Amino acid sequence: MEWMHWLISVSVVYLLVIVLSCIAHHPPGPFYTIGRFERARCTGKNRLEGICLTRGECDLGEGIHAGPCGHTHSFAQKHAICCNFQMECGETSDFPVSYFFNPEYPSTYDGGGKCTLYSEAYHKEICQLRIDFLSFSLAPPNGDGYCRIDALTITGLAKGTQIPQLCGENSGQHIYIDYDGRQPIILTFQTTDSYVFKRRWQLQLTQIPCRSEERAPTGCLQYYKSSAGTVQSFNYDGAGSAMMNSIGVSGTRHLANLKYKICIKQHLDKCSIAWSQVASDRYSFTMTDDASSVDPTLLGTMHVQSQKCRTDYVSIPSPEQSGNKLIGDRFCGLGLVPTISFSKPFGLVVVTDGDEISDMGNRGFYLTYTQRQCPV
Ligand SMILES: [Ca+2]
Repeated sequence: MEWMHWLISVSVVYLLVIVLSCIAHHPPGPFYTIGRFERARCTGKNRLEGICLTRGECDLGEGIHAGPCGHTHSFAQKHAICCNFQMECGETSDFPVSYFFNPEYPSTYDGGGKCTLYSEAYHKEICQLRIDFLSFSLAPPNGDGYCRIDALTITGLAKGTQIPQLCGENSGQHIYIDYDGRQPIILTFQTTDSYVFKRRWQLQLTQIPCRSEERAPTGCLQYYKSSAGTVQSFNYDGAGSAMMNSIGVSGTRHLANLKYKICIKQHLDKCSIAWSQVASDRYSFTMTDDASSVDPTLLGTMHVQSQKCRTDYVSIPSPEQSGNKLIGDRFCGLGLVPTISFSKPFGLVVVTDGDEISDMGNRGFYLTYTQRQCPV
C-alpha cells in the first residue's frame, strides 16, 4: 500500500498548489463581498465621502485616511477610519464612492493627452453610476457647440444609451449612467496642450444599487430630487462664448447634437411643476435666433412656443401657461414664459441640432423649477 500513500500525498500537494495559485491570482480582498454593502458611508475631515474601514483595509485599497468614522457602537466600527479613494489616470475604481481629479491636482492642468478612468460596478447588485462634477473646467466648445479642443467622452454604456461629449464649464452639474452589467463605464478626458487653458476636474463617482431610492429612473441623464431648484444646460453661463460659429458670427455656449432628459423627483402632495427663467439673468433662455445684436431688454419676450421649434429647444410635456393648455410642447427662441406641467414624471427634454448657422450668441437655458401643492 506504499504506492497508495504516495499517490495521496502527491494529490494533496498538487491540490494545494492549485489552491495557492488561485489565491495568488485572486487575492481575497476585504471589498469583494456583499459585506461592502453594509459598510457605513462617512464624510472625511477633507469633506470627501468615504467608507468606514479598518486602517489595514484602507491601506489595502490604497485609500486615504480621512479621520475617524464618527460615533458607532460596534467594537469594529469604533476603530474604523473614514477611507477616501482618489483615483488617477489609467486606474480602475470599484469602490462605492471614489474621486477622480485632474493630474497635478490641486493645481490646474495645462497639459494634453488622454486620461482615462474605468468605473467597475463593485457588486452585481449595482446598476448605476452618479457622477458629480464638483469642479469641471475644460476648454470651451467651438462656436457651433462641438468639443473639439478638450472633451470628456464616456463609453462602456448600456445598449441604446448615449452620453453627450462634455467640455467647457460644468461645475455643479451631474449625470447618471447605467452599467450594462458586463463592462466598466469608461471616462476619457482628452485635452489639447497647444490651447493654453487652466483645466480642472474633480469628479465624485457614486455607485448606486439597483433597488436604491437614489437610483434615477431609466432614461434620465440628470435627476433632481429637491422640490424646487434650478437646472441649466451644459456649459451654461450668462456671458457669451468668445468663439465664432462656422459662418463667422458669435457662437453658442450650448453643445451640439443633444437629446437627453432632465427628470425631477415628484414629492408627496405635489401635483404639478412650474418652470421659468432665472430672473436675474437676461440670457437664461437663449436657444435659437440672434441673442447677440438684439436689445437685451427684449430678451425674454421673444419666445417661440410651437412645434416649429426644430433645431434647438426644450420640450415640457402637456404645458400650460396662465391656465391655458398649449397645443405644442416645444420651446425655443429667446425667452420662456412661465410654464406649468401636470404631466408625470416631472421633467423636460433637451434637444439641439448640429449647427448654429441661423443663430447668434446663444447661451442655452438656466431655469428654476418649483413643485406645486395639489389642490385641496
Ligand atoms: Ca443649432
